[in-house]
Amino acid sequence: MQQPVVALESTLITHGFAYPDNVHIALEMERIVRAHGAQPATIAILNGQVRVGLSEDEIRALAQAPNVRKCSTRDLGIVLGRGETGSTTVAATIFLAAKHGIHVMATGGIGGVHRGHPFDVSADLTELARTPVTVVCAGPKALLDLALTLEHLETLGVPVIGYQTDTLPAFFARSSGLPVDARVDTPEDVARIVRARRALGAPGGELVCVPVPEEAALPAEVAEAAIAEAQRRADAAGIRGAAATPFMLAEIARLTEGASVRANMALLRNNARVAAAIARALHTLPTI
Ligand code: PSU
Ligand code: MN
Repeated sequence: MQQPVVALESTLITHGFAYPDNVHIALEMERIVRAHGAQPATIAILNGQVRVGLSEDEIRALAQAPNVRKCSTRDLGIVLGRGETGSTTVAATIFLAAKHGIHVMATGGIGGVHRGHPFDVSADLTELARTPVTVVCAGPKALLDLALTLEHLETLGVPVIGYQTDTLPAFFARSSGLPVDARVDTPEDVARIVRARRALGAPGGELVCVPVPEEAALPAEVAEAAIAEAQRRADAAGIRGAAATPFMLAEIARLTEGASVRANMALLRNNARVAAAIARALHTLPTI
């Protein structure tokens, strides 16, 4: 690979934020990756074609397109085979990124085990277990069961690395209080762990968890109260599976009067920066 590249997902454009916030944050993440010495590649399926790297116009069009399918790994063939347009979750993004030789991705929160629905486990976890991509996030989405998500990641052999933190970040809040498998303090520390795993022939990727920047973080109890209320509303409305995240994020935004959206944007910008630095460190590290 000529240049360090950072893959970016497109579900946050179609389902994570409303228009025009979605355009702004997607373009901003691309700009931040470039400003930190790597090339961004936002991944999506446009009219039945896998696209690794979207133009600004394509990002704007996707952000306003109605009824785009949120694609996890299982959905890719369906959308491609029918010539449709789909956005990619972490699972689908890393699957396509790895096929294109990209091994670092930045996102907000990965999927995991849902609260009260321990069999609703995101395919993000299964895909991370078999696809060698280092995913930079602010922890699993806070609306999940974080302890069960960590247990599941352990079973799957995916290391959880805290970036400048000893505890798992809780997305809108800086800490869940749960311990990570290892704390690292520099991009080079991450790169050395990734290289060691590749040299071992370990399958799958790594989860690098970066706390939301202090100035945008929600107090843990404020985030927790909003999440619990949003979960009650989702359960009362019978909303599950792929629809759960978009529904709950919108409810949490209402309950926190937009503070959750500001936290989400701040952590995405920060993760784009950290992912670019890790991609650069991996690029320059001598092969083991
Ligand atoms: N985090 C957010 N908003 C999102 C997502 C994560 O704050 O929209 C998306 C990501 O694309 C993630 C996906 O991969 O949700 C997981 O969805 P599911 O639980 O349906 O696998
Ligand atoms: Mn889910």
